[in-house]
Amino acid sequence: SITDNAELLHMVEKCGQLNKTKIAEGGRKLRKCWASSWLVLAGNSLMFYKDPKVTAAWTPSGSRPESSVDLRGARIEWARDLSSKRNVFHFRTVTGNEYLLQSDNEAVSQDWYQAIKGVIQRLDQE
Ligand code: I3S
Repeated sequence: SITDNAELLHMVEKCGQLNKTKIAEGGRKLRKCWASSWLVLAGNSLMFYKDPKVTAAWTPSGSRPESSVDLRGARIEWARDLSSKRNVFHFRTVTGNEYLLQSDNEAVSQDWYQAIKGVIQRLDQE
């Protein structure tokens, strides 16, 4: 039913393309591997998709992202020392997964930084 389905849907706050590399998994350092990723910021989660498939205002939780991170307790900061690329920010989950996210377009990077930071701050206040 519609109601059942609604419980499987997350409201999408923002979606779009960024360059991404995971640099740590559970605190263990990983080798950088930059790749383009489709990001969907919805609810308490940031989801990463390979392709920009999910563009609607609502994303069914059935369309499985490549990976998804819980933003509760996460940290975000601009990272000028961790990459030679510009407009890079560093993102770390409570579980010790770390990512660098980047766009050559400064405004795009700024918007994502603010959007993710906003969700983290909201969750901090709960
Ligand atoms: O921090 P690093 O080691 O300079 O990162 C660069 C490397 O990961 C490089 O890969 P290999 O050294 O495995 O070939 C990547 O191609 C670069 O993109 C990384 O540096 P940037 O500055 O682009 O994050």
